[in-house]
Amino acid sequence: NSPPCRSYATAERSLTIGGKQYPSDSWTNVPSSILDQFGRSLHAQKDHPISITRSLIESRFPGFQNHNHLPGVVTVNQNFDSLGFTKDHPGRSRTDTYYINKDTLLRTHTSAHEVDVFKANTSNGYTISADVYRRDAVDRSHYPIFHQMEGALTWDRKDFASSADLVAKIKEDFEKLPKHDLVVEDPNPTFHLERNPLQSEFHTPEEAEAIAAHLKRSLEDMVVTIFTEADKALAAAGQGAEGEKESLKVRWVEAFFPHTSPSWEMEVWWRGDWLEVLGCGVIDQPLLNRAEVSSRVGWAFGIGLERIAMLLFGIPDIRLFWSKDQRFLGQFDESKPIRRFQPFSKYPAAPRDVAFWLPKTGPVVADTPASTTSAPSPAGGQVTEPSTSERPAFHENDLMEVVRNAAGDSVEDVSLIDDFTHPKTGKHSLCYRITYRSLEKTLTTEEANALHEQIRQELASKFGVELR
Ligand code: FA5
Ligand code: MG
Repeated sequence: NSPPCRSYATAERSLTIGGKQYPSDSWTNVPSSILDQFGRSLHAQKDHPISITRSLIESRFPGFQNHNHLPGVVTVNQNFDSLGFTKDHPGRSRTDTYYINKDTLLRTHTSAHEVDVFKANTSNGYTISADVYRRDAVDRSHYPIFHQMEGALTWDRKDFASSADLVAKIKEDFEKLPKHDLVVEDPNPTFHLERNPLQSEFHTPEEAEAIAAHLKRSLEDMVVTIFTEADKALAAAGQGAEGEKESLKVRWVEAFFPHTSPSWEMEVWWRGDWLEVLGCGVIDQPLLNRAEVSSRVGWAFGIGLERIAMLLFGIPDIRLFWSKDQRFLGQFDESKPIRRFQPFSKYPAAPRDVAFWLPKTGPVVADTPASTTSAPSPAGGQVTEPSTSERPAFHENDLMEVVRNAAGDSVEDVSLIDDFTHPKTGKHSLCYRITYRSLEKTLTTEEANALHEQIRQELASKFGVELR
């Protein structure tokens, strides 16, 4: 008998989410730990650092319509098909996405609402801020629920007599954007035939250049302004960055998204490393056609609010955002200038290792975009039901999920520390270090041991691994 644990919602025939009932099926993989946190909407909670960050970003896009309450349960069509994700895109896999059933899921990004909002066509510019859900690693910068803001701006060709007039207007709008004097690294051409193509069927090179320039300047202004103002506020409060000696650095790198082309990511230099904060690009024209606004052209971005909030306030661990502890929440006030987060006492870490042999049958599914997945493509057409007699292949995200369900926010980090294949038998062994550390109290040795033992047993019973 396995030790008591939070039950997976899959055991039931239906799920209730936000007061609505959904039938479950063989695709269902949303655990109760996620449902417990569903809909807390930290981005709309007064004085919460995620909400403060959202308003700061919104303030750099004047005139945009702000959508902050779009519901988190969406269809596979909204989340993937409407954006042009291919049927075999790895993001659709059940190792990466929380499915309610084969047609319904917890949105994995705010882009899920793009087509609907474009279709409503009530403003040229809009933002959408929301909670998003992904099966992912466990560490201080990843959490299965986080918050994104989508932003988009379009121009309507119908308002212009020619492409040249459209380009002239985008350039005129560009000139009106605030200027900054940060040197931003941007070594690549705006588009590149193989790496980052122009949508040549729909856009002239001049149109794409003008849209890209407007997009990049708008986003640069956003980060430069909010970080410069935060720096000023911190300096005035005697919390300046002297010791850290880390001035703001920003760069553009080429990227790929099914729903934009060309595409980029913005990275910000933080604590000795480049941190990706947003993805963006020239909106895929077929997407705008699907939204029945085919005469519009423009740009879109998606930014991670936690990433920005951690930088702005100096918040060291993403779990803190979920804290209901007044020692955390009491430090933020939207009507006051930014102050650096003052960590309350740090409780001791209790690291424990778990090593196991993988079952011979189940190949490891590597966590790479190119990986095939244990789940068939859910959308449309043929849906292959997983065979019940077959054990699912071990995927690292499954281990993360077992850890989250057993120990929740008492785990700070899970890292692979050893990966070994026996030279003679070919048997494959993995060793993970699980670092237990609560943000709110000291875990006793007994508590850490009990959590660890529960996790070990679940790994053995769920994935047939042989504990070492
Ligand atoms: C997307 O989600 C795209 N939809 C963004 C986009 C929108 C591109 C519109 C083009 C046009 P990505 O998976 O890279 O892309 O996530 C966007 C941002 O969300 C990341 O840059 C990062 O800031 C944040 N993010 C992603 N995963 C996590 C995570 N597990 N925890 C915290 N933040 C995350
Ligand atoms: Mg990314």
